[in-house]
Amino acid sequence: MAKHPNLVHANPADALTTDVLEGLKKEPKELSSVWFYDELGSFLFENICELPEYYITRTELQIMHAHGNEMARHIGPEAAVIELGSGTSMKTRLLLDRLQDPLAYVPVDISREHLFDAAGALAKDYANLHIVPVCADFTQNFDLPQFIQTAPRRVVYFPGSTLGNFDRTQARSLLARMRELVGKNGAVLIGIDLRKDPGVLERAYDDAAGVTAEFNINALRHVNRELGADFDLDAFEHLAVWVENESRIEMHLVSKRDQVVHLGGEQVRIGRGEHLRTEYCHKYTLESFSELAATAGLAVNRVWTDPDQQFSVQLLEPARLQ
Ligand code: AVI
Repeated sequence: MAKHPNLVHANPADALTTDVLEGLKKEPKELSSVWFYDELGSFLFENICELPEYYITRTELQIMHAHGNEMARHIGPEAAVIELGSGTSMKTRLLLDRLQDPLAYVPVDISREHLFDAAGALAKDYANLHIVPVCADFTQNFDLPQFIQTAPRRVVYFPGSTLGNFDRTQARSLLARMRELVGKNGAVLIGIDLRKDPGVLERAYDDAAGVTAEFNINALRHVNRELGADFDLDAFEHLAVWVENESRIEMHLVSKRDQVVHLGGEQVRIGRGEHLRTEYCHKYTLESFSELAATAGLAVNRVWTDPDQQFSVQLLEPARLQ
């Protein structure tokens, strides 16, 4: 993932056009997953989360229900919870409900609308909780409010396996940033999707009802609308493919014919059968994730999984220096 999805609306159109053109000139061609998330894309993503094939959301919720109390015990009382890319803060409630006297909840999201809607809804249900929304792109540096910076137990919550959408270098720096945010007494509670049968993954990212295919194609619709491109939406086919040596599932759009797309005064040729990669989601083993976390100075303290070990929620703490 290059940038946070909603950043699309924070940048001038010509910088975005340059970005898209750069991606289309790569070999193989790429289009950033930021383009998934316009209004329709966000709606489609909510639908994906409910699909029978997309086990991720369902399984993470199951783990939170089954082990939330134990997670809360490990986190301890008076924690300040910082959620990165908080969206609707739906899973957060499962955590907040179980924490002992949480000090504050800091949702961080680039979408002002999502942020304030979610914070408003939470404020109604958690009258004693300090809710301090921060409108920021969590992939970039941002400041926490002063009283959070000095809270004794700061916990970053990063559910949904979103870390998987970042390549190894980006994932490592994001984890290092989390470590910095929580300080030496803090913790990170993170959702990590686990490696599994490639067939299960390919179905999860290419469902029978075609919702993920529409989600993928919609990225082109979004580029057409925002940047005045002329992608022919019917001239592409959705593909989900497992890439073993990267341990990730990738989403591509495959051109059904030779075509020329116009964007920013340039012409881009796309050959029949040519692929445009739109997303990847890395899948980890417990071991490979623990190794990655260690490179960012974080040690895995606890791991909770579902009985089939499809997904994990992990508690990380700053690694103690020997
Ligand atoms: C947001 N992210 C964790 C989702 C995933 O599973 O990689 C995005 C998604 N793409 C297709 N389906 C869901």
